[in-house]
Amino acid sequence: MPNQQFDAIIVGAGIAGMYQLYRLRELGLKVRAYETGDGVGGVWYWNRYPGARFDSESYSYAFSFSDEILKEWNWSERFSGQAENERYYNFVADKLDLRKDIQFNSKVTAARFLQDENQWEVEIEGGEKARARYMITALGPLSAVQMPRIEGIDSFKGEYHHTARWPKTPVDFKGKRVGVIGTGATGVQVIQEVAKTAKQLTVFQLDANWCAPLNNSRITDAEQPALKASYPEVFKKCRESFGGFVHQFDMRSIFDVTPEEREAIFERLYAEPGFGIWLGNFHDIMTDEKANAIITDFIARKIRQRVKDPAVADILIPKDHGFGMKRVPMETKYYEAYNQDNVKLVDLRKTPIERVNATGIKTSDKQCDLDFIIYATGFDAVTGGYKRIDIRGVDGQSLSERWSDGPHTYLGMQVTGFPNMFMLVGPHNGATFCNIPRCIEQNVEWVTDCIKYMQAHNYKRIETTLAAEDAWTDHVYDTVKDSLLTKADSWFMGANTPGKKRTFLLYGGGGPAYRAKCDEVAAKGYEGFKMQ
Ligand code: NA7
Repeated sequence: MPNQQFDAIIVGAGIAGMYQLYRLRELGLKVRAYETGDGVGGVWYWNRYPGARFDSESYSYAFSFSDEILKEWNWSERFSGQAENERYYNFVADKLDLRKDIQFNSKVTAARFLQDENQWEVEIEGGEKARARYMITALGPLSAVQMPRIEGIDSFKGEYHHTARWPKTPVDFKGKRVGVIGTGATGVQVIQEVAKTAKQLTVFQLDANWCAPLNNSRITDAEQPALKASYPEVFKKCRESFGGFVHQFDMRSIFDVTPEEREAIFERLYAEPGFGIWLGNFHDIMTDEKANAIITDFIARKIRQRVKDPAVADILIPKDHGFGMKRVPMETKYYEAYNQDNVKLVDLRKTPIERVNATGIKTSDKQCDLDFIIYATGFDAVTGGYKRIDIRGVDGQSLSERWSDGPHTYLGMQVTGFPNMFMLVGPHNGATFCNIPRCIEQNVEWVTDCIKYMQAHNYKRIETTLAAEDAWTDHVYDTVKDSLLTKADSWFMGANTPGKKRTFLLYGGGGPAYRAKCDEVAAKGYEGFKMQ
């Protein structure tokens, strides 16, 4: 098949890819987005497991760039569920007429930079090829699905799925014996939902996580006008907050208030919707182990109050990290699920899984017969999507090899030796530790302006300098030198993927600092980049 020629190729039609497509088309570019799935929405297309929903306030997670979309779309819940979220991204795709430039069912398997032509050539599964001056990766930080390394997974005769590869047809768990492996943000959502209907639910937990109540509620029709009127304020809050959320750290130290005052503050945050208990708490819970121990003790007490059997509560209380050092799963009656007769918890630290077999899961203790196994075992996060495409830059250099000791990037957007490739929400990008669509908009707008600048100056090639890349990489590690985030074994550190170098994959400086740096780079004529 002859090569198709575009000005820009976008890999992925999730939240980032959709918005980037819209913006580049506005510049008059001929753009093609390639998407593995058969629909838009990325993470909200793939993660259709029971119970999947936002942990960000719906209205803070939506696109903010179009008044028309903001006006026309009504969120029905403060934290909306997957089906509504997927409908939203389809609504946006229709509204902006995006589908005509998206090729679905098209997985990009390889990409190479043609240095004499300053072009990228991408290859789609099946052999089709296409070329463009720019390649923009919109792979999503949590898209490379990770099954556990457990023997015998394929030998199971019942049904089994990874949560991020869930079937489109609804699954009925009534009368079924279900096993869930994994208790991260996904596992928690799925467990509390499946517990409602399964005949028997067995949770296989490796390490417990510190979970906190989501406190979701419906948004009534009567509330819509006031909510919509508050959008400018909501987005301003997000722009100014560390994590792009409506929640902002309390900049007092935990030790500036009396124990009674802090207890009252924790109680209030625990009862409020969303991430406030984590990201609206005293800032030093994230840097000072003594401060962290105080909130950790508060959450542990809550778990003990909510779980009737003290032995089960004890298994559900993490022993290896403090509250907030990993992504906090948000829950709705998650702990109460363990008070139900149909729910059993297996502590894999005491009785590890030996293998999956035809009829279920065999632990060191006993055989657990199952009809259905749910793998909520996460992702090869942030860099995994890049590893699964054979990306080759100048002189055939492989991106995966370049990153074998951890990512090297400038602004989390470019890599030396990979000219004209822009990464949206790439490793070490400010969008990684963020209410992601907020920071995606920043990424996309910055890349769009950069390409506009190149067009205006008739440049055909942009590449970051090694000095800028080294300085950024050092800076990223510096942003977390005092942070407790690096102390826990989470996907933030690549620690959940066997064989992956343990290193911080996100950006720890916060949204405002990242935005300021990107703006400064642009204002200085794209300092740290060579254009020609
Ligand atoms: P996570 O947060 O990476 O959680 C994966 C879970 O799966 C976690 O509890 C793991 O235990 C568990 N796991 C992984 N491998 C195994 C094996 N081999 N045996 C048993 N249990 C295992 O992924 P999620 O999908 O929940 O969340 C990812 C992000 O999506 C989340 O942070 C949100 O931002 C949205 P472990 O922790 O390693 O003890």
